[in-house]
Amino acid sequence: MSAEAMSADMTDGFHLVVEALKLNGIETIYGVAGIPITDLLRLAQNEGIRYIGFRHEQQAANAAAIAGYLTGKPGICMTVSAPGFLNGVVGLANATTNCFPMILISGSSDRSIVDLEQGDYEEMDQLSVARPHCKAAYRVNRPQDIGVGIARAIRAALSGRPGGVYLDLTAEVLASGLDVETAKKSLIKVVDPAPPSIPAPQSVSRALDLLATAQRPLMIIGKGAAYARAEAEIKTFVESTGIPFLPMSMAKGLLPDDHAQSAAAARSYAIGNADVVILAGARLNWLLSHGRAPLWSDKTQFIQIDISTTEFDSNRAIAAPIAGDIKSVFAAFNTALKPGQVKAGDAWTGEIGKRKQQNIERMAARLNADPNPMNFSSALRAVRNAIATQPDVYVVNEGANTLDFGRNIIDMDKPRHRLDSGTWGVMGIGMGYAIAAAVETGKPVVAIEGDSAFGFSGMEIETICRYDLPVTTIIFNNNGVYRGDPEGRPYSPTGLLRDAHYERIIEAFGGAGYHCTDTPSLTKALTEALASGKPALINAVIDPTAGTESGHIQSLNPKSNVAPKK
Ligand code: ADP
Ligand code: TZD
Repeated sequence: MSAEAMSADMTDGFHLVVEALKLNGIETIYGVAGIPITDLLRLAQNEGIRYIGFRHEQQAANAAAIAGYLTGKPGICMTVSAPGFLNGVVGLANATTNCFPMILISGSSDRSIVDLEQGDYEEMDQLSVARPHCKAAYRVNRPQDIGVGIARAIRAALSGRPGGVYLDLTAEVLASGLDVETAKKSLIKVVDPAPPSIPAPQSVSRALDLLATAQRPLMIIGKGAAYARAEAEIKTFVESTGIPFLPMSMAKGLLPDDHAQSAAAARSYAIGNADVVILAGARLNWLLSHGRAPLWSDKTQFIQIDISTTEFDSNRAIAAPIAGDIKSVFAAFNTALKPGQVKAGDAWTGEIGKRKQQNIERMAARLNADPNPMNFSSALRAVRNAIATQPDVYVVNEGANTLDFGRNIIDMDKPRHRLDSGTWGVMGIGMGYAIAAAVETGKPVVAIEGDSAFGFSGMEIETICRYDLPVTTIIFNNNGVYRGDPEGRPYSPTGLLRDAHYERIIEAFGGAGYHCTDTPSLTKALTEALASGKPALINAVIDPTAGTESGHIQSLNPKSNVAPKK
């Protein structure tokens, strides 16, 4: 039924979706328009929801995912059916893997045709495809169920361990009419979708009793703690106990990187020698070598704090599991802690301090060198120097070497300001994350991108320019995946076009492009771009021989041992 044909006491699915989202405080939708959602997006915009239109659904979904992480409300991505939906599923799955709350809402084609595989326009059983890749998946088949569908999606995305949720809206439901009275009654405002999860007192005392026996305690802070906004409680705990801490990549800045108790510059020593480790919102996955030798000692005992109880013992025995939300757990720790009960020993903190100093001095030589052409360290130093004056900047980072070096060289001062490839080590999050960070926070964003990594989302530079967002993209251009090929053709599987002028991409859309071949010009360009508050792209030319294949995770890259054919 068309809108004109409806009487005044009727509404339809389009209106109900927008009303349900607004009722639940949703302010932004990320998406790509098309059948059957074009009118839905138009209506949402008319009703005051901010709509950010992308060039590819994967980026819209990534944007929604990181918006969820940054705001603690589910990020919303809307797509068309079949291919548009599938493009969004990568972002949906990435959100679920990283424990970010988001909802992918896709329009779907006529079920009576889809279910009999009779060949509809953009035909696909989207619900079945989405289910393995998300925390929950629902389909709404009647307009009066839109309210409940959206309420369930919000609750599933936010409660317990956050994640991605799929909501399937058929074209028929969107266009279906419903009388206004029934429609109004069908909407649900979700009350307390992520209630505090208070730890059991016996788990708290078990953990503190174990910690009290520790000679060499260490705390690993993960992005679950950053998502939980537990910085105040964690600061109190860390500073009152003197325990050294290590932030995982996206937890950098939860406590400032220059905090005296940060053991980041002595990471291997601290991990290898700790007797009791507190895992706070970090999984013992590949990023922590599964808790196994040679990085870890067999003797280390673990306290793990997580909202998801199935996480405990997933890789190693956990002596003191604490189920709860991190904010509540550290509040409970701080209350239960008796003066002097837990104290990191001077010998331990002294040894960590000594090793930190040695490593920092060793790194300084590399960091302060100024080779021509630039390498990863020198270019990142130039970037760091420009960012240092702007603590509000959000940093997005992807690539292999660009990511590994970037994580170590770019210090963070504030929580949730570093957004990167995360749990999957995925390429392609760059522009989606950068756009959402700028949209949700209004703050400047610097995306530090490998040249290969950038290519996965590069067309969104147009999106950045269209919305005039304060995003500066820096491409670490070494002519290849990991690094460049030697001169000549054919290009190898890791080669990319030599000497590409990426800065001209943004010029096509009216943004500022910079081509930098040395560190002073790179610092200058970034300083200027940040001061302008406008879209900019810096092509930072790096030595094509700089970097290593697979970056720091060469051990995960299988190599053929068969001798090459003569
Ligand atoms: P990192 O990559 O930083 O090591 P992970 O993504 O591996 O972090 O781990 C994050 C963990 O935090 C997940 O196991 C998730 O269940 C947990 N988590 C997420 N939110 C909360 C919360 N509010 N309270 C407690 N744990 C949480
Ligand atoms: N595809 C996806 C979606 N994710 C991936 N991680 C990869 C492919 C494989 N891959 C990496 O793991 S890193 C990388 C790829 C393609 C790019 C590395 O090159 P770069 O970075 O230019 O982005 P560096 O800094 O030059 O190493």
